[in-house]
Amino acid sequence: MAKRSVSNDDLKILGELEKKVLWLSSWTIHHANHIRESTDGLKVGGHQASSASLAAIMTALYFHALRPQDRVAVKPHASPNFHAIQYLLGKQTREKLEAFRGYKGAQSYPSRTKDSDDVDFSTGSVGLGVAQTLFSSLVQDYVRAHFPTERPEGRMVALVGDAEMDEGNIFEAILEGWKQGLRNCWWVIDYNRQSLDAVIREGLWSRYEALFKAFGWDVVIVKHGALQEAAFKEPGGEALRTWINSCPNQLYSALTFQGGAAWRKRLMNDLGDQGPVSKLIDKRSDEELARLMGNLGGHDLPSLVEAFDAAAQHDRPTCFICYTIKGSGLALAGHKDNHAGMMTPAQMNQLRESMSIRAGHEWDKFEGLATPASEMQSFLDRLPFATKESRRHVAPHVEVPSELSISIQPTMSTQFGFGALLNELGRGNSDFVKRIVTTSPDVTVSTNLGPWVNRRNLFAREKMADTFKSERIASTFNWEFAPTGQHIELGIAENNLFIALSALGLSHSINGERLFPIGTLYDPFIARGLDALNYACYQEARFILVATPSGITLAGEGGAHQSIGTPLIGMAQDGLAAFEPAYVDELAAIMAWSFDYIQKDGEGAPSERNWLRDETGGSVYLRLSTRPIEQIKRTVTPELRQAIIDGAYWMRKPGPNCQVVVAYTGAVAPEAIEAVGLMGEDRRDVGLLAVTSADRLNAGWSAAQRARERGLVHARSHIERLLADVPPDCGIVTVCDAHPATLGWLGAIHGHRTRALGVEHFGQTGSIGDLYRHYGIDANAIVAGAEAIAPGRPIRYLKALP
Ligand SMILES: Cc1ncc(C[n+]2csc(CCOP(=O)(O)OP(=O)(O)O)c2C)c(N)n1
Ligand SMILES: [Mg+2]
Repeated sequence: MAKRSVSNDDLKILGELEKKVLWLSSWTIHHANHIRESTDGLKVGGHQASSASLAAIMTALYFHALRPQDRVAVKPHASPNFHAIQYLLGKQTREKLEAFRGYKGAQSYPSRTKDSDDVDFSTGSVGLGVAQTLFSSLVQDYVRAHFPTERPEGRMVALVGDAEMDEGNIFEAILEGWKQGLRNCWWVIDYNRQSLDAVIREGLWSRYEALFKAFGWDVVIVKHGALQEAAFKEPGGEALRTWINSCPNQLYSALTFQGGAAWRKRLMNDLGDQGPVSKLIDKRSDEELARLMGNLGGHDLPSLVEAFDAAAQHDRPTCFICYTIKGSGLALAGHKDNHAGMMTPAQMNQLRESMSIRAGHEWDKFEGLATPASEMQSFLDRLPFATKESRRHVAPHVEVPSELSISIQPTMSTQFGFGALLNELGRGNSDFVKRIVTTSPDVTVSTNLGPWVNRRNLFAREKMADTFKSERIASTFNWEFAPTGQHIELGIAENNLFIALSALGLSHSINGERLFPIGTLYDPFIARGLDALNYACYQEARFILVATPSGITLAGEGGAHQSIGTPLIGMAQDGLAAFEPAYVDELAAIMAWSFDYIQKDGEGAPSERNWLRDETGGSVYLRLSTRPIEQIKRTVTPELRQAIIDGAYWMRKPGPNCQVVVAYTGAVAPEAIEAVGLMGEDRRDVGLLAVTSADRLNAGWSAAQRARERGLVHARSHIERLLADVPPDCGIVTVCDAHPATLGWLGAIHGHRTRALGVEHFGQTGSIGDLYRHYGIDANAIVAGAEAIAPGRPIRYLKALP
């Protein structure tokens, strides 16, 4: 092991800081539960014991091992520790701590966007933050290969709960990390052998050790603290070590909870009358014995500092398994129910007194410490990690084309159009094009990224030739890997796709280099990675998600591959603007806009035009299709372009006596057009509304209503304006290849009677015609819907539905 790079004086100060972290985090939670007025009576569990478990580990990291360029994902329930550390570093206010879990207070789980202190990654859904560090490290390598820099390399660190390790997405990530040659990544497992409900299985550490080693990680087991190591060297010490190593998790926890007398009784039962080891136990007071048995490696600063210092000598991914006791140092220590446990006011008083903290001075930073405050402060001021400069970078806005060029063929699908657009972009060499990075979980070719990848190559830190090419075997695809490659090929794991997009999409802030990440997957499999997508949006990562193919239009693939609810996900997901264009010229306009939109991070005031907060930016979701449809020969005027972006335009403007409007989105455009033709002779002035983004229409409508309710009487959203002249007794038939609720709300805008067509039940195999007929989204169904809601004579072309 490397020599410790910390003096005894500094170790003493670290010990003081550990005490402070333990106190401040416990006090923060206590304050939220017992002191602050709370009207809802909700108490918080889950934080006090979890935070205590990690107090020493986080002290050793934040006040010793971390450098400003390092980034940390803190496990959700250690949030109070994190905020306490930020407070000690001068980056968190007392007011926010006092308001922990309250309105505008420090967040229950560290949040990049909602917290004002220095959060690197938002956590909360266990497992996701852990994998985020792995992908952030891969992204750092990607960025350094493409944009060489003098900046020092950062280390991506995750603080991981042992029960958190049950989350499958962690294992998916480990596998991907191995494939991609992961470096500069530390996972520090808080091995307290407790989860939320229970005490975890025996011997898990050895499974973890084998697993991590199998994937090329270093594993460092921090099991015994310095006190224990010293005791093992005493006569009889080896017998004590053997006893500790074979003690079941449950028993160790239970004895810890009961304290010194219980330890003595049990140890004497098992090891009494055995000569030296009995003496070793005997010569210690109950208190000393409890301290010795509680001195596991994860609570021992010298052991932790030594372990971190040694690993800092290299860049291999390293997993630290740190033995800890949940609730260590608190009255809750070791109790299996402690997750929801909270210290009583009496217990807190006891803790306060034991730490020499005067009542009324609980928030004082250095209260009760033996080291003078000035010495503490000068130690903190010397820490490189405590830099006053923001650890977040700002990357300049990159100039992007206002229009994307593509030659529109008479018949095309949006998916094909997407591939063609990227292929065209791939010819260029502007700064913008160099910053595009695509990624896909094994559906690169089947989502039409192939031509782009042929041009721009796959990314790998080392060059690797395509053997098929070097062996001169004909293939459409040229899979060459190079450090300059702009496509990251992932294994089939949608969670990894979304976490990778999250990491790529934060590169401007984490690495100071802006990327334009585009991820592709089959639309139904969004559901597989939905939580990871949600977290990516929550932490304001910026990317374009291309989901294709989609819906029952996928015909022959059957119910297993056909998505139904995804447009509703697109509408409901904050931070994600969802589009479902029907035509390739629409797609081109949306993509050009997206490259600008994903860079924006302005203020949140909505635009008076569409009532959308476009200046704040966000990520983009494009729901595309493999269905080739006849393209419209037209010039996209600036007005049309704007309407496409705002979410809808009149393909056929309704006349003043309009009886029916058909509103459609996506691949069912030909059915909507056909239906309008079929109705023409029997309904007057039929209108055809092309919806490109139900999401943006809906968001604008909500925002305009809110604005009016607040007194801005002239506020009108895009869809309100479009429908303003539609006569009140006109009916609206909406149709989409998705759940009918996607567009069904259009009737509520001005109170038009509405029939919403869509797919409500699992799909099946068949031709597009078969399925559209079966699920009622073909032209006939649209006409039948119109006849039902728009009074008038029978529509002559309405065939009897099969
Ligand atoms: C995806 C997800 N599922 C469930 C939870 C609720 N939850 C919070 S912490 C936790 C387990 C905690 O165990 P561990 O990771 O060992 O941390 P410790 O309690 O030991 O501090 C659970 C199930 C969650 N936050 N995220
Ligand atoms: Mg645990």
